[in-house]
Amino acid sequence: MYLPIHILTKETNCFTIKTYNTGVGYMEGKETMLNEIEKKDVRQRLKKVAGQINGIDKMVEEGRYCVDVVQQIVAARAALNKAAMLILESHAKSCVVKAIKEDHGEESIDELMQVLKHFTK
Ligand SMILES: [Cu+2]
Repeated sequence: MYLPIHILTKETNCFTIKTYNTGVGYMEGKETMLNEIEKKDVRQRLKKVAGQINGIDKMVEEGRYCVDVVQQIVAARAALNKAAMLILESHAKSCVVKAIKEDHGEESIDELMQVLKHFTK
């Protein structure tokens, strides 16, 4: 069993998602297959979430009403989930399809299912 981890790294002014395998596997050092449009969309969403989180921090600092703070956390979480879903969709349509063509589809689907299980927890 392996535990893939995804890390955002900054390379040549754009973020790349690298998948590192913590055990034995085939995907070590694999890079994102997000196209430029998808990358731009995801990055815009992540920046928006970062702004939302800064806003929430400010709300806490200012002693804003608990329920209002939590509502903003819910909104930021939903926005973050949306970004993850876009990446997952792109991954399924590109990396997984490629893996199937290259005859290691089963590992790729297992990896996708594993991350989906964590994502939906
Ligand atoms: Cu992928």
